Amino acid sequence: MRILVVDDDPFACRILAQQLRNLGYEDVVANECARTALTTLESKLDAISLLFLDLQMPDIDGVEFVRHLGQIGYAGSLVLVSGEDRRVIQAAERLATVHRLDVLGALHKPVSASALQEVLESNLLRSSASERPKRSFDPQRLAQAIGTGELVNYYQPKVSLSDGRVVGFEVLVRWRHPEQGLVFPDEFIELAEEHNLIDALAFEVIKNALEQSVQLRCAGVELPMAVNVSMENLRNLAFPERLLELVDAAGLTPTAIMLEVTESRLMTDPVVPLDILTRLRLKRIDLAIDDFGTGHSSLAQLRDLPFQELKVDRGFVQRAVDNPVAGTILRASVEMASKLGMTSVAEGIEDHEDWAFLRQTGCDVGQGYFVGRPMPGSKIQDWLDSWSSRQRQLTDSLHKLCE
Ligand code: G
Ligand code: G
Ligand code: MN
Repeated sequence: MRILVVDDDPFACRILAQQLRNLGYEDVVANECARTALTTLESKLDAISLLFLDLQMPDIDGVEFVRHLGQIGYAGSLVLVSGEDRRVIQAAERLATVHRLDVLGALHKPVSASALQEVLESNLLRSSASERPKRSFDPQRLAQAIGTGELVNYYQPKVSLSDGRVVGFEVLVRWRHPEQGLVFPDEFIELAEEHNLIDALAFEVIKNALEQSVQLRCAGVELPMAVNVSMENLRNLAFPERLLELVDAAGLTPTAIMLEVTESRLMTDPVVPLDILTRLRLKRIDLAIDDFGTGHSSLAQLRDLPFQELKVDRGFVQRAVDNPVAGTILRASVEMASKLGMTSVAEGIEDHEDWAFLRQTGCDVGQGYFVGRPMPGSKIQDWLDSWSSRQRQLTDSLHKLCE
């Protein structure tokens, strides 16, 4: 693997190259002139597999460099290196991602050996993780799948951060395709929205969730199921009646189900969704604002719509531990939820560090791989059993953390 270091400061340039060699990377080239580095890269695109790039440079700065990398289609990996404010580095990192570059991370100057090693290790981890290729499906085939039971629900637990009590499940649909295997919603929800299949899909998911709920009740477990609905579902004025009919037919009450609403595209006509969501509330269906802090899941929505739950997007949760800006936004969202009398939920808790951090923020509920991955209904009981033994251990430590 050939590594290129670009930094106008000859000292910084040499030091970083040496640090890399010390870690066992022998093929390291250093270049103090961004312009020559770029010309070299352009003439031999695949010669370099990893690039360390300084941001503050006199002839071509790092942002321009990144733009050119995007244009020439550089396919290697990139690490940004800078002494600038962390927010500037983060913005540059975002930009590189938007240019479809493979960004391994950013290093703050002076670069410590441990930080360098961490970035390189993330590289190794990444290259072994298999990326899921996106497939495209035929809308007619999807319509058929909805009617024939090929759509199955997965359930991800939500637990109270203070005492670990299970408070419910989020319902995540999958398509068990006979030839393609398990297909994820990012591969077919948009298709359903575009071909007028989203209502049929939503009601199929709701029906299956209610059935699961009845089964759990027979085993003595009474927990709400949170179903994701698309904004497209909220164009149909009969949605609340149809939902309540299904709840009734299952012999359940409205507390058995709640809805998570994200606005993936701009609401063109806000009147109908407002009508539907308000009536759902009157019928005692709880509503969550999903992916809060991203896209159109905004303060204006929070102001105008009757939500009971605020789900902070995982982009703020996962980085909160070591990114003070994300941490501040997370804490502010939690506080806002509390002042508005809403339950706050943190999505995407992936490890013990996230878990411990979230508990200290006063956030009410947590969800994520660390607590439990989305699972088929048949695995819920096993998960509940294993959670009850982890629960005590994970909630005992709060006092120790506060000392
Ligand atoms: O685990 P995951 O890949 O399931 O979910 C990806 C995205 O798909 C999430 O944003 C989730 O909200 C959305 N999603 C999952 N299930 C459904 C569903 O039944 N309906 C809609 N509209 N979106 C869903
Ligand atoms: O948009 P919504 O919040 O509904 O999306 C839920 C999505 O998040 C699903 O795709 C689900 O599989 C995924 N998810 C759930 N827990 C975690 C987690 O801990 N880490 C990551 N990266 N994704 C998660
Ligand atoms: Mn959701």
